[in-house]
Amino acid sequence: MSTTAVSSTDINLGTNPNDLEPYWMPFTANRQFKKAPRLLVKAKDMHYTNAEGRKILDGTAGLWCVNAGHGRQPIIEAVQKQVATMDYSPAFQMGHPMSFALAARLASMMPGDLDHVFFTNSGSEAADTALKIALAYHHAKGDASRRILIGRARGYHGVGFGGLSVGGMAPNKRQFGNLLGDVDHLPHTHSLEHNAFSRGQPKWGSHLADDLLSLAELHGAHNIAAVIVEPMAGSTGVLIPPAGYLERLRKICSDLGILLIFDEVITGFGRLGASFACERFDVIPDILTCAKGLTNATVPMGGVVVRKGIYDTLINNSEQPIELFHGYTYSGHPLACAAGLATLDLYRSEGLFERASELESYWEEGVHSLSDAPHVIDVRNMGLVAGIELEPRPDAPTARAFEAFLKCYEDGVLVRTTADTIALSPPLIIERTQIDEIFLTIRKCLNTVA
Ligand code: PXG
Repeated sequence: MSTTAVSSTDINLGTNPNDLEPYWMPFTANRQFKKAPRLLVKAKDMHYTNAEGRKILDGTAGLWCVNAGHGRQPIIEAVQKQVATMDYSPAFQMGHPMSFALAARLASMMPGDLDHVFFTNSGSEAADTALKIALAYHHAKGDASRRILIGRARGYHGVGFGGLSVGGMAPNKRQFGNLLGDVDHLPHTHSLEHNAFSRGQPKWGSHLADDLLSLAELHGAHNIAAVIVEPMAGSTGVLIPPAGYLERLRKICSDLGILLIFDEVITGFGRLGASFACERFDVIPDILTCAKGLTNATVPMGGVVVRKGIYDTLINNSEQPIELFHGYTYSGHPLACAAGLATLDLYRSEGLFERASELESYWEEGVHSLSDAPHVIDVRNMGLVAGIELEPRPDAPTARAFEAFLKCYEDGVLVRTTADTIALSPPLIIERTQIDEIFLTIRKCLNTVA
């Protein structure tokens, strides 16, 4: 047996293409990537280091998830301590103190009576869990006809069958045929014609929430279980909700007895300059999903938070010993809970949600300075999120933005693209000079992209 320690940097990946072959990469152009891999090997605070030893400024908090920045000592220590103390405890019919503590902490951050938490391991599982809770809730109330789930065009709720069905990103669905049957969709709210270059919430579009009335007319409101939306749609390219839209959706749902689910997987944990989007917009959903920033992405974890009335109906008024037949082996995993508690402490002790709010106007100025850069047809922003939409090449949609992504990476800045939009969501610890660096690099790259 070899006693030589091998670190990831010692493995000479990238020079022998065969080393890369067995791994089937998610949501990735596998063949293209494996010909010219981009491998990251280290991360600290605002930067990654790649396999060639170059530092890359993280403009995307990983994938919208490393809100407190990378390699934070209190989180590292909490996870290390937990793994040495108790690696795992069974999630069903047994408990460990930290899952209760984390649920209480998370509930205490929520507005209104959103006060009970179900843990999952990802945003996808959180979406599917939320949809199942909505169905079970109506069933428990004797309202079992409420089966229809309403999502929104361009929505993203992960890749499980439920989340994919209510989701509305066409490329994600095409390969899989008919998904869940009892599903319909609201229209998305994106309109370059009315709202291009809006700062913060666009003015036009609140009336689009009224399409829910048409869907209720079509299906019968008494058949609709829930509506699920991202308060701000991230994956589809940063769509900020029009002023008044979420309020209108909330009112219609309340009037018609439909549960409103906010998918806050991206918008949670300070991303919009408040703890959650529901706080920022002052619109309280019945069910809220989160993941990503919950543990600063150190250990996978998601959560579903429900209002008191839902928990009471499903749990306290149940006649079955096991009230909900749902859960995961790793629900409330001890390492994730340790990471989650340390992360929430860090957000609070460093005032990171307030910091995001304070930086918002500087960030907004920075991104809108790109309004006159080549190919830019829209710029949108809120909190520490921005979308820069490029004119697609007529013969090759998405290619221009992807080229910009590659050039930025070569120039030491990590951005994310979806279709022809560059999406930015840096860690909330970002400095003003680093904000400048991101936008200067993007301008330089756009100047050279054909
Ligand atoms: N809901 C929302 C709103 C999301 O953004 C999920 C659910 C699924 O979470 P998991 O943990 O199952 O991946 C997400 C995930 C991107 C990007 O670049 C966005 C996500 C994931 C990866 C990339 O836009 N969002």
